[in-house]
Amino acid sequence: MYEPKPEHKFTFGLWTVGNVGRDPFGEPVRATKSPVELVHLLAEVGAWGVNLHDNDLIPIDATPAERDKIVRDFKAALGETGLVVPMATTNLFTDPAFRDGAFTSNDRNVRAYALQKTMNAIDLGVELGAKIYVFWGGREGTETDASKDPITAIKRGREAMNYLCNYVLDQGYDLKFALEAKPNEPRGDIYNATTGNMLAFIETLDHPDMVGVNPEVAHEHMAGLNFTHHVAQALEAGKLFHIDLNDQAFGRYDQDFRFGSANLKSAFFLVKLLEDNGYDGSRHFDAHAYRTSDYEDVKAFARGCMRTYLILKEKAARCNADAEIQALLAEINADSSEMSPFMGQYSREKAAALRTHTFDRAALGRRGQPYERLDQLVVELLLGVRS
Ligand code: GCO
Ligand code: MN
Ligand code: MN
Repeated sequence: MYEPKPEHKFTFGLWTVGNVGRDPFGEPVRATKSPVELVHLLAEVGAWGVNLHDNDLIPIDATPAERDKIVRDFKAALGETGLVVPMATTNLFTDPAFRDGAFTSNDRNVRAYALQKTMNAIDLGVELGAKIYVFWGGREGTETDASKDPITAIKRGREAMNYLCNYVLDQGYDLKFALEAKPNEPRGDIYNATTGNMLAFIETLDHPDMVGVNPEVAHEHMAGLNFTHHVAQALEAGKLFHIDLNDQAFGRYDQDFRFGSANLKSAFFLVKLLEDNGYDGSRHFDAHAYRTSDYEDVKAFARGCMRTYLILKEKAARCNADAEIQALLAEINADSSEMSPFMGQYSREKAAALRTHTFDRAALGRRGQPYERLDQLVVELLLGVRS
């Protein structure tokens, strides 16, 4: 029942199950696996797709001949396993050239190199079948605002996005962009720090229709925000092109934990939002196993991400079918339609009528809401004691 199937669109990045456990305090604890080995690992656990940064697959200094051989071998592994590549992205943060950012770097040569690297990486993504191209501005930020004017940074970011949108259109590629916000790490502060910032930024671009967002659980949680509300805003605006699922304790370092492992209740409301609203993009897990894991445990990590999603999806369906919960919701949202003549689309007449209506303000203030009862029912449903 909780077996992953292609229609669930579960994907992992090469960098997620391939994470070797390096952290600022310690060396790798797991041997590096090749992209081909990782494709087979993902097939074994039942994933539908694999996503990648250009340099997860092709070393930054590979020759054209090496590149072609790597791509050939990778495509062969995709063919053998049936895995697809729905999303691709550019690594604009590892190489020392990007120490001050890529598209927002103060060095114009670095900004031009970032465009060139991204166009090459877009070609690679398209060659592998990607329809979504993610932009995560990992180094697009500062430690000190003495170094860069934040308005200049916004303008540089816009110029790069416009350039790359035009490149995609010029090539005739069927590709959309998804912008991923993060408040900090690896920079002290990253520009466009939340999904809401990204949504506003997109509307200032030359081709806003081809650009949406890729929100990540951990990133809004790092900022102390309600992730489900941010995803809701993106969904409602038709801008949820992709999503990075993982988990994160509030107020901690960038943890990238297994989906649902830290905040089960918010994971439930997130899955319910996605499923109730027919989100049909990838469910991408941008997470990695604990540093204590070996590769057997990495598989358990990957299976756990998908299984928890499917369990929460089933809980969401149960919630929607739970007579007591639904009766409470109906009671809470009961509408007498008494106010209909005054509300909805504005008209001068409605406004005039509303201004002369007398409200019993004290009665409005006396009405309580049974949200404790409702929430306890949801909690018991999640705890598995409601059949
Ligand atoms: C992070 C980010 C990255 C991006 C990835 C794809 O916190 O490091 O979430 O994992 O999602 O670079 O764009
Ligand atoms: Mn992240
Ligand atoms: Mn991410």
